[in-house]
Amino acid sequence: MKKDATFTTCAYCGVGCGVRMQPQVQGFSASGDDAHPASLGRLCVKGSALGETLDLQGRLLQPEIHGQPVSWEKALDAVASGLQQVIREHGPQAVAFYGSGQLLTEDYYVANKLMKGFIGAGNMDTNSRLCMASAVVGYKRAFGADAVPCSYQDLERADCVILTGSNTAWAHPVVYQRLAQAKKERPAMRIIVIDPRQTATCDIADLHLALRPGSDAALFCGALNAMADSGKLDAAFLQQHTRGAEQTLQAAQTWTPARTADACALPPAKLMAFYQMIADSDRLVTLYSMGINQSSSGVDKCNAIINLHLATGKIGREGCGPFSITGQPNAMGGREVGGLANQLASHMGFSAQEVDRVGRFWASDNVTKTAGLNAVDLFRAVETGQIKAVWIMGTNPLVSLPDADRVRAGLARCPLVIVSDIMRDTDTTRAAHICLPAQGWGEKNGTVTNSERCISRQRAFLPAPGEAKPDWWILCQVAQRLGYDDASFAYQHPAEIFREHAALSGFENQGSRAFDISGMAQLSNEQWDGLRPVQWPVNAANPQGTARLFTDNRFFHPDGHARLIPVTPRPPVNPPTAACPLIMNTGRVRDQWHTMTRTGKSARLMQHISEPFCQFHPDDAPQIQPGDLVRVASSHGWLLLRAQPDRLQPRGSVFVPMHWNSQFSQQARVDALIEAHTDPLSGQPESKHMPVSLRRWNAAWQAELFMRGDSDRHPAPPDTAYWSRIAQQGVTHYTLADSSLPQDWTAWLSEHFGTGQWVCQAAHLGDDGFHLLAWSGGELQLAFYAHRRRPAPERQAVVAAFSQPPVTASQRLALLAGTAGNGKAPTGAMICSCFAIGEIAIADAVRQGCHSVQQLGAQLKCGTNCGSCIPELKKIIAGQLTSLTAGDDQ
Ligand SMILES: Nc1nc2c(c(=O)[nH]1)N[C@H]1C(S)=C(S)[C@@H](COP(=O)(O)OP(=O)(O)OC[C@H]3O[C@@H](n4cnc5c(=O)[nH]c(N)nc54)[C@H](O)[C@@H]3O)O[C@H]1N2
Ligand SMILES: Nc1nc2c(c(=O)[nH]1)N[C@H]1C(S)=C(S)[C@@H](COP(=O)(O)OP(=O)(O)OC[C@H]3O[C@@H](n4cnc5c(=O)[nH]c(N)nc54)[C@H](O)[C@@H]3O)O[C@H]1N2
Ligand code: SF4
Ligand SMILES: [Mo]
Repeated sequence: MKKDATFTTCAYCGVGCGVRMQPQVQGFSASGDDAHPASLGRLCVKGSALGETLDLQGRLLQPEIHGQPVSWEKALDAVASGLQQVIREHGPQAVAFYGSGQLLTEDYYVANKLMKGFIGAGNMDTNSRLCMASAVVGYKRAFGADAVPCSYQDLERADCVILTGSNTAWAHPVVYQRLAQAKKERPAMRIIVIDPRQTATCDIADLHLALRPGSDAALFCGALNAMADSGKLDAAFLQQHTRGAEQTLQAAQTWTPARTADACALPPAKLMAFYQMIADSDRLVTLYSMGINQSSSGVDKCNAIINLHLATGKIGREGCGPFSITGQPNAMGGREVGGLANQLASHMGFSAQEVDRVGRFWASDNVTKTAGLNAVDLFRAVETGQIKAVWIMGTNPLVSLPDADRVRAGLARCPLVIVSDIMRDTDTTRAAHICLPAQGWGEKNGTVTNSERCISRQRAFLPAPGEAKPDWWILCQVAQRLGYDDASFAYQHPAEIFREHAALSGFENQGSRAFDISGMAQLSNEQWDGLRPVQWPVNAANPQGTARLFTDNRFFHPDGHARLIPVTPRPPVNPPTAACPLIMNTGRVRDQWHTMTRTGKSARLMQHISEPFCQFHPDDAPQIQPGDLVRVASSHGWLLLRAQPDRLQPRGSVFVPMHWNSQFSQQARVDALIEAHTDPLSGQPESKHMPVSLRRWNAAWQAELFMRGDSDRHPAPPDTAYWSRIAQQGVTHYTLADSSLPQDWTAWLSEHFGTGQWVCQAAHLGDDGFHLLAWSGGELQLAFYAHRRRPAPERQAVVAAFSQPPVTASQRLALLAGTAGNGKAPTGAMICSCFAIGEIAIADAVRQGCHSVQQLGAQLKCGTNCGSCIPELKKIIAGQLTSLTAGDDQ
């Protein structure tokens, strides 16, 4: 094993932080890379926990066909012959690839080249369809190219930053930290958060606009109109560098303050304050994310934002620009290679000239002449049988696509489903005929591009486990077996792929395409290996890269002018109904990543929020108490979740996280509830707006069960109406509930968890309570606590008893009762994951006089490492202080 630290890029979000992985006596520790321009030494809690997700538990380590391990030879032959047969019998349009912004650029390039260049169909799409597709179309309409103009530095240098549809504090924590720091140094800077919810991001906001869900286009049309009215337009810029201003301003004219306030359900004074802040700022950045993109009118919302920047000349200058922040570590890389079905390659589309150019470059006369199907349509085509073979790589669509149960049913009918993943048991691998083990983060080598166009290296520091292979290798092996000219897929090293990708970006470009990294087409393998982070374009004109685009006010439409696009705001497709009166909003939590296949492994990350939940305003469901189970239902399905009434949640709306999958919960895949309404221009689904109903679900019993070992060695979870689980320190913790009480608990536990083999100690309590401890050789194997209402054993103490069994009889009895068997105090929810500081200790410290984040940090260390928990610390301080003063009043 290497002794030196490896410098690499974080596996998670599109901030793209530099990470230093240092070998320890056991495993690795992650710290920030001071020299990385995106993060300057910072990491958030997920990045800091990277060392904890490297174990091989649950990994897919060998190819499998129908669940049986096979050799690579056999698996690759099966993939190739399966694809070949479909192509022969039904043509190339009957096969599809579905990729991911978590593939490396080199993997992505090869997948796209194989499908669009050699198989000759357009059906290669990606999960970025669910994420960035609207932003891409918005940029292309405005600039003639999918080009993000800004750098993170622009956020720091702006006079005013608008964050809309972005919970930056949780989803892009290091960008948030940079912004928070800039605001601290320059308090005059204004920060505006636009989000129906009051999120952790609002912590640094001067103004929070809790607008009506889905009404951002009206808000930005209103802003454009207000700037026109107050003489804040940049007439010279509009005249010299843009087209479409007149029609656009005319279209916005009807968005008077009164009409806008009404459409957005905002107090007029707040709206006027918003306009004033924009008018007062010379430098403006608008950062936008899923609250904008994931909409049936997402493209228009993006253009409404860009229109404001073009009209006021707030672009192409330091501290300015419309900034769509990317989500995944390589979402941007996917856009570069052409991973979306409506792109061909390297920022080229499907004009005859482009198809011809790419064909000559790839030496293939089979390049597809037409775009393929976007994600939602692609899986519909699987359902109808039009697509007969699909290869899914690096994404978990049976959790993340809208109408996920329908997608699952469709996939079950598909004759050939191939899945490349790093994990063995996911919702999607369960649907696969052939599973291919990919190398994961830390094992594979390649490049990723972050939100500010910065290309940096992901470097391997671990040996490849089992038989796992890089995704690019798997694709090349299949390509060769499909008989496509060996030379086209004969790469021996990812740097060869990178050089080809870089060369294609410069091929017959001459400044016509924004994406140009031809300056790196000659890198040697060693130079590629040592590549320092660099922002594209990197070419003869900009050999050191480019921090900011459009500084010369030239855009990529043939006439060099940008376009303002007239926007007519549209409401979301599905309004609330009598049966489903609330709007479900979905998104992320601080410590989980997507469908949890990786972050679900870290006990530390699972303790922040350990159960699938739903948040709603208490006045919308006064009968539901915190901790109840609730049934959330839409016209498409229902979920059982833990209730979290929260006054910060807007009336009329329910927030449900997107993360829980079928490995961690019984009934919490939120996309099963969502109808697949898509934006007509981008194909991106409306993931943030689905009418639902909410009602309390009455459990006959609820239980907490702790079992030694990882869940993949346990029997399958029981078929109770509700269960969720987390892993902590070698113990799996299940939370269970059902609507009918078992006749005999001991028999039930024996049947479902095999307790019959152990020595059991049980206690029957009143109110249908039942506790049981199962022992073997003096070691605790299982602890179970069931009650009619939710039991509250002291979790940390119970978990600790698995490694430090109680010694005395009274300690054992205490453990059976579910109290601290070994003197460890309960912690409450884990607020500071870095130093494992729970809510109880923090609240205690506030009550004892720590009334600021700094004081808490000095006393408990919480919030002093990555800082991701600071908004929550502030919330606890505020909550405690309110109850202290309330107490004083009494
Ligand atoms: N912790 C964590 N971080 C992540 C990820 C993760 O899984 N976990 N995933 C990464 C990925 S791929 C992505 S794409 C990004 C996403 O990053 P974000 O887009 O910041 O995350 P979301 O929570 O999906 O949604 C952002 C906000 O949009 C708000 N919203 C909903 N409807 C509207 C609306 O109509 N208007 C406005 N203005 N806002 C609205 C929601 O309330 C939510 O707070 O995060 C990345 N970072
Ligand atoms: N309701 C709702 N739905 C959403 C969203 C939302 O906000 N609300 N957000 C959407 C967005 S923005 C996104 S980006 C998607 C994300 O959704 P997904 O892409 O489905 O989520 P992940 O869990 O990241 O899936 C990645 C898969 O790739 C595997 N993997 C990890 N590394 C590798 C590798 O190197 N190679 C291979 N072959 N596999 C690997 C992981 O184990 C995992 O199974 O979800 C979308 N769905
Ligand atoms: S902000 Fe956090 S998750 Fe995102 S890249 Fe940086 S360390 Fe990784
Ligand atoms: Mo995303």
